[in-house]
Amino acid sequence: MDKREKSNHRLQEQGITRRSFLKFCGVVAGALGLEPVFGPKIFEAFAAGPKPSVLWLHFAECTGCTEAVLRTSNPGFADLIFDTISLDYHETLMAAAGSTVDGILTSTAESHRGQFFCVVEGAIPTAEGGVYGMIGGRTMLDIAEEICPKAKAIIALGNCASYGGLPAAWPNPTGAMGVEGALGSGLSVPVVNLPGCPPNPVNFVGTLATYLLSGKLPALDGDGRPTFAYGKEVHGQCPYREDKSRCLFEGGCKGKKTRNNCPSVKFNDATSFPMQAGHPCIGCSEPDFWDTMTPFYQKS
Ligand code: FSX
Ligand code: F3S
Repeated sequence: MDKREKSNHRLQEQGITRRSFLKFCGVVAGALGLEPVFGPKIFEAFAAGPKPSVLWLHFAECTGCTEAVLRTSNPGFADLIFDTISLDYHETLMAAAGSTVDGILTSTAESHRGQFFCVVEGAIPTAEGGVYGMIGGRTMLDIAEEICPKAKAIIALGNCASYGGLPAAWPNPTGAMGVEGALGSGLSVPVVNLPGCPPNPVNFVGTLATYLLSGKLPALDGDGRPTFAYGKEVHGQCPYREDKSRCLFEGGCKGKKTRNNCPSVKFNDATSFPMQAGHPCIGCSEPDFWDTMTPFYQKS
């Protein structure tokens, strides 16, 4: 490929990226209950910048929440992240490690005080002073107590960060809790819970888009979840609910007890969702679902 061909190729790639991101913004607009015309408006809000600064913390979890975002391919993760936010700290994705990185976290939280979104993935062990969850010699609890109160808002990404998730399942020997539970009522920074195990990246971008478009966080339900994503129960949106050959209620599907937008928004570039793949809903966006929704394959 000569120089001119290379440059044309690059421009073409950028065009595809732009188109796929624009399309993704249309999906986000749909998830927010907005008319399709809002897709380009969301795109412009992200493109106009400045992009919101994000410090992304990892605690007790399987990292499936980051994996869910990594698996978006249209747009790809890099475009999704770099077109929407200024990702200033993310342990899984940063090349650097060790004390250099610890310093960056503390100094960025201080220099961006009150201006950054703190994304938290994973539960926070609280028993015995938090010793069951350590990073670089510090407890996760200690790190959360230092960083979270300096944020403009906290986005608890996934069921673990929202309500404790799997690490908090009975008998929960580590005292694992979601962010709000672990940091207690003294926390004055607003928390948006985006549960799901994993959560849908569309709902994450939708939360940021709401903020960029209106200057406000989305309206929340009684469990701290945005009503645009968790306002309706799964069953009511499921295309198989009237189809006896496909409905999984008898196989234990918890769609009637679970609020989320999976059948409407779907995962992996709107390709599929659990029941489309033949698996019942296990209630992964509800508080304490490992205790309240099990056994997963029994009708209840
Ligand atoms: Fe929990 Fe997320 Fe489930 Fe896993 O970070 S919500 S176990 S998908 O990874 O926290
Ligand atoms: Fe979770 Fe049920 Fe959706 S298991 S991914 S809330 S269909």
